[in-house]
Amino acid sequence: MNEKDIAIDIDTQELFKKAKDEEVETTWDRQKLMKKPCGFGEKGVCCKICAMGPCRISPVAGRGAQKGICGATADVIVARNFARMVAGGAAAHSDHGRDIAHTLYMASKDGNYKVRDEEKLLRIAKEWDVETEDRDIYDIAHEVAEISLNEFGKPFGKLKFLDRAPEERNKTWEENDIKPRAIDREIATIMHSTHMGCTADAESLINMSMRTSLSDGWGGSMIGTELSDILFGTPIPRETEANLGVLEEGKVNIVLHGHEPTLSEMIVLASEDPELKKLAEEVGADGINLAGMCCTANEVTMRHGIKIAGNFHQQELAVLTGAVEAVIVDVQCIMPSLASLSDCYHTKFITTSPKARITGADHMEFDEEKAYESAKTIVREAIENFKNRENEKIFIPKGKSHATVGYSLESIGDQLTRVSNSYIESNSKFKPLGDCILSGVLRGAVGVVGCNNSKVKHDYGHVELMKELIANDVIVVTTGCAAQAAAKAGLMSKDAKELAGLGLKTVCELVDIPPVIHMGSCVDISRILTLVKEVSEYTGVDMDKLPVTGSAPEWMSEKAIAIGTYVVSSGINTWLGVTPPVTGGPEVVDILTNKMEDMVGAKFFIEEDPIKAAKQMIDKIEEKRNELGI
Ligand code: XCC
Ligand code: SF4
Repeated sequence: MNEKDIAIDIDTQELFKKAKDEEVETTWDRQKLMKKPCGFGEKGVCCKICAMGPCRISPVAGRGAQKGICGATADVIVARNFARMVAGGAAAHSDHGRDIAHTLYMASKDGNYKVRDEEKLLRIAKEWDVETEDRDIYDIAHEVAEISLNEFGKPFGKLKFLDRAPEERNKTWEENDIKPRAIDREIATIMHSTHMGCTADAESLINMSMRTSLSDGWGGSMIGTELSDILFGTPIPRETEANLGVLEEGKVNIVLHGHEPTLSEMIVLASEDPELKKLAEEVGADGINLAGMCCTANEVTMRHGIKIAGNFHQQELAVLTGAVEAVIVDVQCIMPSLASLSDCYHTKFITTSPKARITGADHMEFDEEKAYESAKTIVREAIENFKNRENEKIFIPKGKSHATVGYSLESIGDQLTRVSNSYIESNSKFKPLGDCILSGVLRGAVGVVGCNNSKVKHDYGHVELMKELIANDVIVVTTGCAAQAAAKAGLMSKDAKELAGLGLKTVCELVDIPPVIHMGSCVDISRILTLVKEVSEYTGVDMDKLPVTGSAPEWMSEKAIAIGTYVVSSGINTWLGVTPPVTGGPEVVDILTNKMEDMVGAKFFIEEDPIKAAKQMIDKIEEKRNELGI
């Protein structure tokens, strides 16, 4: 493997080469050792749900086992496996949301966690009929937190945030019986229904998957986003830089990796503590340099402009620079390999959550009750590690790009109202955006989200797709590791408007935005849902009628499958750049890429080539425009 084959950016290539020179193992080496993936697993036809198995279905019709020992068909096995992926993804996002709700419940006037966005709190309180008159802001916060926590296990009713979706969308969900009840309930139900001897009908299983996924998108994830904004502030546009070149040789470098802002916000505060700044000086450093990785990077860059070290496939490379004192992680997307890798360098690999303990890591549990002190202890550990650097092992690549980030729904609305006052009459801040789409200045919008995957050249899928879309006057909104790919490739700098078609370029100039908009972390795809809903409301048509699509060119996690399913269920056609493990079930493939359209007005498309995918999306966008008569 040559460094040019694995990634498009120089930083990644250079550090991959360093790994080779130093004979240190990375994800690409392990992928090579893995050779071809297991054929049964790849097609989704391996079942190990009970101990009579594992059963696997022969790919050749009429030859070998065509059913599991219990009689389950290939389609049933594939659909059950798919449903369990959705459940896994929804569980991860939603448990993140639950933690944020707990943090809001703990918030107090003199505590470590405070209410930073009162206006947003009051808005959500009103939305949920919480009394706000003459009440202490923290009483309101605690009630909102408690209602949120009840969304996970309430015995009756449907999820509250579903009311945000257009009326027609709600009708579609009702007709298909996919309106989620409580979040945990949907996840438990799907685990039950996929247990040995329960649901054995592909269509019902995909139906349940849709309901469970919606409990993530319009439930757990939305709670995660909204309550994080209340606690830590709703993002506003700010400047940052991205790629491993943001690490600084003279400073104590701390990489924040994982997902939940409960931890990272405290680390940001702790890194500004005078006592710790002094300690950094004492150990001979020029200060403390925080840099983010994966979704934690998105959270802290959106709210503080903290620089982005990289995305999923760069986590090992950060350690490989030899200049990182600590990688501090909480939950999700953390490669266990960081434990043995950090042994080859002076880097401390610090786990903080009981939900994600990793053999070989230094576990320093983050205590939310004493959050600030706990964060200080962890940061102190990093600073004290500065003296253990091995200078001959240090190499920080120079590449980094400038990016403007921080586009929450609210800040997009504010930015748009700068362009024209016409929104006042229409009562929608999103009128200028809606008008641009209706008039055709913008052909449409695409959400590009998701991970890195060693099956795809690092960032190639994201960047090529985005470039092609913006060149064709399609505005891109992005989150997760896709957003970081865009930031590193310079697509989030305002100068990137030069890569856009004339219509999009004009919009970028007028509204003063880049052509690719950073909307946050993966739970923040809920921001994208609400943005589409706003445009849907302004234009007076349901979400499935709009010229918008979704895509995950390099997805890998179960969370991404949950996301894809709720985006499709919300009426937005979604392209996957990596084929999910479903091809062994022809009926399942037919439901996902065909029949879902009859149910919810959208379906999945699978296309590995990002340029071809872009063309297909643009065609679909034009088709929607024609249908709308615009
Ligand atoms: Fe993880 Fe959220 Fe995927 Fe990135 S995009 S690899 S899930 S960090 Ni969510
Ligand atoms: Fe085999 Fe059926 Fe058991 Fe799955 S549930 S392992 S198909 S016997």
